[in-house]
Amino acid sequence: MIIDLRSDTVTKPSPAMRRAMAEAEVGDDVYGEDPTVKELEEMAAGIMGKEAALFVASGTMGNLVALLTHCEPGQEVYLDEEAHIYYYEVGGMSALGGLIPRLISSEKGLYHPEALEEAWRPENIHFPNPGLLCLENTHNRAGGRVVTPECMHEAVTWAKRKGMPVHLDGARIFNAAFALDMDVADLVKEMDSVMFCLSKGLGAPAGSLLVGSRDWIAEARKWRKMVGGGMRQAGVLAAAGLVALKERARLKEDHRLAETLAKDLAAIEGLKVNLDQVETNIFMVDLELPGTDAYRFVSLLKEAGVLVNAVAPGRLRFVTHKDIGEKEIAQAVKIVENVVEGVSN
Ligand code: TLP
Repeated sequence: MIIDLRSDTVTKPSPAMRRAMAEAEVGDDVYGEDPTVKELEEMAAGIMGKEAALFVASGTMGNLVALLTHCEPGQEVYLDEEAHIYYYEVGGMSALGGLIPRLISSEKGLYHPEALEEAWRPENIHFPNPGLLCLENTHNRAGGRVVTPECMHEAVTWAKRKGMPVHLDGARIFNAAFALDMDVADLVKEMDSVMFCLSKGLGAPAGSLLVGSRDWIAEARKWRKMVGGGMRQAGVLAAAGLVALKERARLKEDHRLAETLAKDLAAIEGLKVNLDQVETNIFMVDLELPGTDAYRFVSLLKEAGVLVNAVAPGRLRFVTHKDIGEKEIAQAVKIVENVVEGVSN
Protein backbone atom coordinates (compact mmCIF):
# COMPACT_ATOMS: atom_id res chain seq x y z
CA MET A 1 0.00 0.00 0.00
CA ILE A 2 1.33 3.42 -0.96
CA ILE A 3 0.34 6.24 1.38
CA ASP A 4 0.25 9.43 -0.63
CA LEU A 5 0.69 12.54 1.50
CA ARG A 6 2.16 14.74 -1.25
CA SER A 7 -0.92 16.85 -1.78
CA ASP A 8 -4.69 16.98 -1.50
CA THR A 9 -4.66 17.14 -5.32
CA VAL A 10 -4.09 13.36 -5.47
CA THR A 11 -7.61 12.40 -4.37
CA LYS A 12 -9.72 10.18 -6.61
CA PRO A 13 -13.36 11.07 -7.34
CA SER A 14 -15.78 9.32 -4.95
CA PRO A 15 -18.42 6.87 -6.23
CA ALA A 16 -21.04 9.64 -5.75
CA MET A 17 -18.98 11.99 -7.95
CA ARG A 18 -18.53 9.37 -10.65
CA ARG A 19 -22.27 8.69 -10.65
CA ALA A 20 -23.06 12.40 -10.89
CA MET A 21 -20.56 12.75 -13.74
CA ALA A 22 -22.09 9.87 -15.67
CA GLU A 23 -25.59 11.27 -15.28
CA ALA A 24 -24.79 14.98 -15.78
CA GLU A 25 -26.97 17.01 -18.09
CA VAL A 26 -24.63 18.85 -20.45
CA GLY A 27 -24.53 21.41 -23.27
CA ASP A 28 -21.95 23.62 -24.98
CA ASP A 29 -20.69 25.91 -22.21
CA VAL A 30 -19.02 28.33 -24.64
CA TYR A 31 -22.57 29.07 -25.85
CA GLY A 32 -23.62 29.29 -22.18
CA GLU A 33 -25.75 26.17 -22.62
CA ASP A 34 -24.42 23.74 -20.04
CA PRO A 35 -27.01 23.55 -17.24
CA THR A 36 -24.70 21.73 -14.83
CA VAL A 37 -21.92 24.31 -15.20
CA LYS A 38 -24.51 27.06 -14.67
CA GLU A 39 -25.78 25.33 -11.53
CA LEU A 40 -22.23 25.03 -10.18
CA GLU A 41 -21.44 28.68 -10.95
CA GLU A 42 -24.64 29.83 -9.24
CA MET A 43 -23.97 27.69 -6.21
CA ALA A 44 -20.36 28.90 -5.96
CA ALA A 45 -21.36 32.56 -6.21
CA GLY A 46 -24.04 32.02 -3.54
CA ILE A 47 -21.68 30.29 -1.10
CA MET A 48 -19.05 33.00 -1.56
CA GLY A 49 -21.57 35.85 -1.31
CA LYS A 50 -20.59 37.28 -4.72
CA GLU A 51 -22.72 38.16 -7.75
CA ALA A 52 -21.29 35.68 -10.23
CA ALA A 53 -18.86 32.84 -10.79
CA LEU A 54 -16.84 31.30 -13.60
CA PHE A 55 -15.81 27.64 -13.86
CA VAL A 56 -12.17 27.27 -14.92
CA ALA A 57 -9.94 24.27 -15.60
CA SER A 58 -7.50 24.73 -12.71
CA GLY A 59 -6.37 26.99 -9.91
CA THR A 60 -3.50 28.23 -12.03
CA MET A 61 -5.89 29.17 -14.83
CA GLY A 62 -8.23 30.88 -12.35
CA ASN A 63 -5.44 33.00 -10.90
CA LEU A 64 -4.08 33.87 -14.35
CA VAL A 65 -7.51 34.87 -15.65
CA ALA A 66 -8.06 36.98 -12.51
CA LEU A 67 -4.77 38.83 -13.00
CA LEU A 68 -5.45 39.37 -16.72
CA THR A 69 -8.91 40.72 -15.90
CA HIS A 70 -7.78 43.07 -13.13
CA CYS A 71 -4.61 44.44 -14.72
CA GLU A 72 -3.06 45.78 -17.89
CA PRO A 73 0.34 44.70 -19.22
CA GLY A 74 3.15 46.62 -17.55
CA GLN A 75 1.40 46.96 -14.22
CA GLU A 76 2.76 45.77 -10.92
CA VAL A 77 1.13 43.04 -8.85
CA TYR A 78 1.83 43.17 -5.11
CA LEU A 79 2.17 39.71 -3.60
CA ASP A 80 4.31 37.89 -1.10
CA GLU A 81 7.55 36.20 -2.00
CA GLU A 82 6.14 32.76 -1.12
CA ALA A 83 2.79 33.27 -2.89
CA HIS A 84 1.71 30.35 -5.07
CA ILE A 85 1.01 32.74 -7.95
CA TYR A 86 4.63 33.86 -7.87
CA TYR A 87 6.36 30.65 -6.78
CA TYR A 88 4.48 27.82 -8.51
CA GLU A 89 2.62 29.18 -11.53
CA VAL A 90 5.46 29.07 -14.04
CA GLY A 91 5.75 32.85 -14.15
CA GLY A 92 2.51 33.06 -16.14
CA MET A 93 1.74 36.51 -14.76
CA SER A 94 4.83 37.86 -16.53
CA ALA A 95 5.06 35.52 -19.51
CA LEU A 96 1.38 35.74 -20.48
CA GLY A 97 0.13 38.85 -18.71
CA GLY A 98 3.13 41.19 -19.02
CA LEU A 99 2.82 41.85 -15.29
CA ILE A 100 5.60 42.63 -12.87
CA PRO A 101 5.62 41.01 -9.44
CA ARG A 102 6.32 43.42 -6.60
CA LEU A 103 7.36 41.20 -3.71
CA ILE A 104 6.23 41.87 -0.16
CA SER A 105 8.09 40.21 2.69
CA SER A 106 5.48 38.41 4.74
CA GLU A 107 5.56 36.59 8.04
CA LYS A 108 4.43 33.14 6.91
CA GLY A 109 1.79 34.54 4.60
CA LEU A 110 0.69 37.31 6.95
CA TYR A 111 1.22 40.80 5.60
CA HIS A 112 2.23 43.45 8.11
CA PRO A 113 1.19 47.01 7.29
CA GLU A 114 4.84 48.15 7.56
CA ALA A 115 5.95 45.53 4.99
CA LEU A 116 3.19 46.61 2.61
CA GLU A 117 4.20 50.22 2.96
CA GLU A 118 7.84 49.33 2.46
CA ALA A 119 7.05 47.58 -0.83
CA TRP A 120 4.89 50.46 -2.06
CA ARG A 121 6.23 52.47 -4.99
CA PRO A 122 4.50 55.85 -5.26
CA GLU A 123 3.80 57.59 -8.56
CA ASN A 124 7.12 58.26 -10.27
CA ILE A 125 8.14 58.52 -13.94
CA HIS A 126 10.46 55.51 -13.45
CA PHE A 127 8.01 53.06 -11.92
CA PRO A 128 5.34 50.76 -13.37
CA ASN A 129 1.77 51.57 -12.37
CA PRO A 130 0.27 49.61 -9.50
CA GLY A 131 -2.31 47.04 -10.58
CA LEU A 132 -3.38 44.59 -7.90
CA LEU A 133 -2.77 43.15 -4.43
CA CYS A 134 -2.94 39.35 -4.05
CA LEU A 135 -3.56 37.41 -0.85
CA GLU A 136 -3.47 33.63 -0.30
CA ASN A 137 -5.57 31.78 2.28
CA THR A 138 -4.77 29.16 3.42
CA HIS A 139 -1.16 29.87 2.60
CA ASN A 140 0.47 26.88 0.94
CA ARG A 141 4.19 27.53 1.45
CA ALA A 142 3.57 28.79 4.96
CA GLY A 143 2.33 25.26 5.74
CA GLY A 144 -1.43 25.58 5.29
CA ARG A 145 -1.41 28.68 7.49
CA VAL A 146 -4.68 30.49 8.05
CA VAL A 147 -4.58 34.21 7.32
CA THR A 148 -6.81 35.85 9.92
CA PRO A 149 -9.73 38.09 8.91
CA GLU A 150 -8.02 40.96 10.75
CA CYS A 151 -4.88 40.56 8.67
CA MET A 152 -6.93 40.33 5.46
CA HIS A 153 -8.84 43.46 6.45
CA GLU A 154 -5.65 45.44 7.09
CA ALA A 155 -4.25 44.44 3.71
CA VAL A 156 -7.49 45.33 1.90
CA THR A 157 -7.65 48.69 3.66
CA TRP A 158 -4.10 49.41 2.54
CA ALA A 159 -4.80 48.35 -1.07
CA LYS A 160 -7.98 50.47 -1.24
CA ARG A 161 -6.05 53.47 0.03
CA LYS A 162 -3.62 52.93 -2.84
CA GLY A 163 -6.45 52.47 -5.34
CA MET A 164 -5.79 48.78 -6.05
CA PRO A 165 -8.30 45.91 -6.20
CA VAL A 166 -7.61 42.73 -4.22
CA HIS A 167 -7.58 39.15 -5.51
CA LEU A 168 -7.58 36.18 -3.16
CA ASP A 169 -5.91 32.92 -4.12
CA GLY A 170 -8.33 30.90 -2.03
CA ALA A 171 -7.42 27.49 -3.44
CA ARG A 172 -8.14 26.20 0.08
CA ILE A 173 -10.42 28.94 1.39
CA PHE A 174 -12.87 26.43 2.90
CA ASN A 175 -10.03 25.00 4.98
CA ALA A 176 -9.41 28.52 6.30
CA ALA A 177 -13.11 29.12 7.00
CA PHE A 178 -13.50 25.83 8.87
CA ALA A 179 -10.32 26.44 10.89
CA LEU A 180 -11.64 29.87 11.84
CA ASP A 181 -15.16 28.48 12.36
CA MET A 182 -16.42 31.27 10.15
CA ASP A 183 -18.84 31.61 7.26
CA VAL A 184 -16.73 31.65 4.10
CA ALA A 185 -18.74 34.53 2.57
CA ASP A 186 -17.88 36.67 5.62
CA LEU A 187 -14.22 35.77 5.32
CA VAL A 188 -14.02 36.89 1.66
CA LYS A 189 -16.50 39.76 1.74
CA GLU A 190 -13.89 42.46 1.13
CA MET A 191 -12.22 40.65 -1.77
CA ASP A 192 -12.84 41.90 -5.31
CA SER A 193 -12.25 38.41 -6.66
CA VAL A 194 -11.61 34.95 -5.25
CA MET A 195 -10.31 31.78 -6.88
CA PHE A 196 -11.03 28.51 -5.08
CA CYS A 197 -10.30 24.92 -6.08
CA LEU A 198 -12.60 21.92 -6.30
CA SER A 199 -9.71 19.57 -6.97
CA LYS A 200 -7.83 19.93 -3.69
CA GLY A 201 -9.34 18.69 -0.42
CA LEU A 202 -12.83 18.88 -1.91
CA GLY A 203 -11.86 15.87 -3.99
CA ALA A 204 -13.21 16.69 -7.47
CA PRO A 205 -11.08 15.44 -10.40
CA ALA A 206 -10.60 18.93 -11.92
CA GLY A 207 -11.82 22.48 -11.83
CA SER A 208 -11.73 25.72 -9.89
CA LEU A 209 -14.03 28.72 -9.63
CA LEU A 210 -13.49 32.39 -9.91
CA VAL A 211 -16.03 34.62 -8.15
CA GLY A 212 -16.61 38.38 -8.27
CA SER A 213 -19.05 41.02 -9.49
CA ARG A 214 -21.28 40.27 -12.50
CA ASP A 215 -19.41 42.69 -14.80
CA TRP A 216 -16.01 41.49 -13.69
CA ILE A 217 -16.93 37.84 -14.29
CA ALA A 218 -18.26 38.72 -17.77
CA GLU A 219 -14.85 40.18 -18.59
CA ALA A 220 -13.06 37.20 -17.02
CA ARG A 221 -15.15 34.87 -19.21
CA LYS A 222 -13.63 36.45 -22.28
CA TRP A 223 -10.10 36.12 -20.89
CA ARG A 224 -10.80 32.48 -20.07
CA LYS A 225 -11.71 31.93 -23.73
CA MET A 226 -8.50 33.64 -24.83
CA VAL A 227 -6.29 31.38 -22.74
CA GLY A 228 -8.04 28.32 -24.16
CA GLY A 229 -10.24 27.59 -21.16
CA GLY A 230 -13.60 27.61 -22.94
CA MET A 231 -14.58 24.01 -22.29
CA ARG A 232 -17.58 22.57 -24.09
CA GLN A 233 -19.59 19.84 -22.28
CA ALA A 234 -17.86 20.78 -19.04
CA GLY A 235 -20.94 19.70 -17.09
CA VAL A 236 -19.37 16.26 -16.62
CA LEU A 237 -16.70 17.97 -14.50
CA ALA A 238 -19.04 20.49 -12.91
CA ALA A 239 -21.23 17.60 -11.72
CA ALA A 240 -18.36 16.28 -9.61
CA GLY A 241 -17.77 19.84 -8.37
CA LEU A 242 -21.36 20.10 -7.15
CA VAL A 243 -20.94 16.93 -5.09
CA ALA A 244 -17.61 18.22 -3.77
CA LEU A 245 -19.14 21.52 -2.67
CA LYS A 246 -22.08 19.84 -0.96
CA GLU A 247 -19.71 17.58 0.98
CA ARG A 248 -17.26 20.34 1.94
CA ALA A 249 -17.68 19.89 5.71
CA ARG A 250 -15.58 16.74 5.29
CA LEU A 251 -12.48 18.96 5.23
CA LYS A 252 -12.64 19.19 9.02
CA GLU A 253 -11.68 15.52 9.16
CA ASP A 254 -8.49 16.31 7.18
CA HIS A 255 -7.61 18.94 9.79
CA ARG A 256 -8.13 16.47 12.63
CA LEU A 257 -5.93 13.85 10.95
CA ALA A 258 -3.22 16.39 10.14
CA GLU A 259 -3.08 17.29 13.83
CA THR A 260 -2.76 13.61 14.82
CA LEU A 261 -0.08 12.97 12.21
CA ALA A 262 1.86 16.13 13.12
CA LYS A 263 1.86 15.22 16.83
CA ASP A 264 3.06 11.69 16.13
CA LEU A 265 5.81 12.89 13.79
CA ALA A 266 6.90 15.57 16.27
CA ALA A 267 7.60 12.79 18.77
CA ILE A 268 10.20 11.23 16.44
CA GLU A 269 13.75 12.28 17.19
CA GLY A 270 15.30 14.12 14.24
CA LEU A 271 12.01 15.61 13.02
CA LYS A 272 10.83 19.04 14.07
CA VAL A 273 7.24 20.16 13.74
CA ASN A 274 5.95 23.48 14.98
CA LEU A 275 2.65 22.17 16.35
CA ASP A 276 1.30 25.69 16.95
CA GLN A 277 1.37 26.18 13.21
CA VAL A 278 -0.58 23.05 12.30
CA GLU A 279 -3.87 24.73 11.54
CA THR A 280 -5.39 22.94 8.55
CA ASN A 281 -4.54 19.95 6.33
CA ILE A 282 -0.99 20.99 5.38
CA PHE A 283 2.03 21.17 7.64
CA MET A 284 5.79 21.31 7.38
CA VAL A 285 8.37 19.05 8.98
CA ASP A 286 11.98 20.16 9.40
CA LEU A 287 14.67 17.50 9.26
CA GLU A 288 17.42 17.52 11.84
CA LEU A 289 19.19 14.43 10.60
CA PRO A 290 22.86 15.12 9.89
CA GLY A 291 23.98 13.70 6.56
CA THR A 292 20.51 13.54 4.97
CA ASP A 293 18.65 16.21 3.12
CA ALA A 294 14.93 16.37 2.40
CA TYR A 295 15.31 15.20 -1.20
CA ARG A 296 17.15 12.01 -0.21
CA PHE A 297 14.75 11.47 2.67
CA VAL A 298 11.81 11.71 0.28
CA SER A 299 13.26 8.98 -1.95
CA LEU A 300 13.89 6.72 1.07
CA LEU A 301 10.30 7.26 2.20
CA LYS A 302 9.07 6.47 -1.29
CA GLU A 303 10.89 3.14 -1.30
CA ALA A 304 9.24 2.39 2.04
CA GLY A 305 5.75 3.28 0.77
CA VAL A 306 5.12 6.89 1.85
CA LEU A 307 4.99 9.76 -0.62
CA VAL A 308 5.63 13.34 0.53
CA ASN A 309 7.10 16.43 -1.10
CA ALA A 310 10.34 18.20 -0.22
CA VAL A 311 9.79 21.96 -0.35
CA ALA A 312 13.29 23.07 0.68
CA PRO A 313 16.59 21.25 1.35
CA GLY A 314 15.65 20.60 4.99
CA ARG A 315 11.90 20.70 4.83
CA LEU A 316 9.10 18.26 3.98
CA ARG A 317 5.44 19.00 3.36
CA PHE A 318 2.73 16.61 4.58
CA VAL A 319 -0.87 16.94 3.37
CA THR A 320 -3.93 15.01 4.55
CA HIS A 321 -6.95 14.48 2.30
CA LYS A 322 -10.11 12.54 1.52
CA ASP A 323 -8.33 9.28 0.66
CA ILE A 324 -6.35 9.15 3.93
CA GLY A 325 -7.85 7.74 7.12
CA GLU A 326 -6.73 6.75 10.64
CA LYS A 327 -5.24 3.50 9.33
CA GLU A 328 -3.02 5.24 6.75
CA ILE A 329 -1.90 7.81 9.33
CA ALA A 330 -0.81 5.11 11.80
CA GLN A 331 0.97 3.20 9.03
CA ALA A 332 2.72 6.34 7.75
CA VAL A 333 4.04 7.17 11.22
CA LYS A 334 5.52 3.66 11.56
CA ILE A 335 7.19 3.92 8.15
CA VAL A 336 8.63 7.37 8.85
CA GLU A 337 9.93 6.11 12.20
CA ASN A 338 11.70 3.19 10.50
CA VAL A 339 13.25 5.37 7.82
CA VAL A 340 14.52 7.87 10.41
CA GLU A 341 16.01 4.99 12.38
CA GLY A 342 17.71 3.65 9.25
CA VAL A 343 19.20 7.06 8.48
CA SER A 344 20.37 7.66 12.05
CA ASN A 345 22.20 4.32 12.37
N1 TLP B 1 -0.88 23.75 -5.34
C1 TLP B 1 -0.25 22.47 -5.58
C2 TLP B 1 1.12 22.65 -6.23
O1 TLP B 1 1.04 23.51 -7.29
C3 TLP B 1 2.17 23.13 -5.31
C4 TLP B 1 -0.18 21.70 -4.29
O2 TLP B 1 0.10 20.48 -4.37
O3 TLP B 1 -0.39 22.28 -3.21
N2 TLP B 1 -3.09 28.24 -5.38
C5 TLP B 1 -2.64 27.50 -4.35
C6 TLP B 1 -2.52 28.11 -3.00
C7 TLP B 1 -2.28 26.16 -4.56
O4 TLP B 1 -1.82 25.45 -3.53
C8 TLP B 1 -2.40 25.61 -5.85
C9 TLP B 1 -1.96 24.19 -6.13
C10 TLP B 1 -2.88 26.42 -6.89
C11 TLP B 1 -3.21 27.75 -6.61
C12 TLP B 1 -2.99 25.94 -8.32
O5 TLP B 1 -3.97 25.01 -8.50
P1 TLP B 1 -3.91 23.99 -9.74
O6 TLP B 1 -2.97 22.90 -9.33
O7 TLP B 1 -5.33 23.51 -9.85
O8 TLP B 1 -3.46 24.73 -10.93
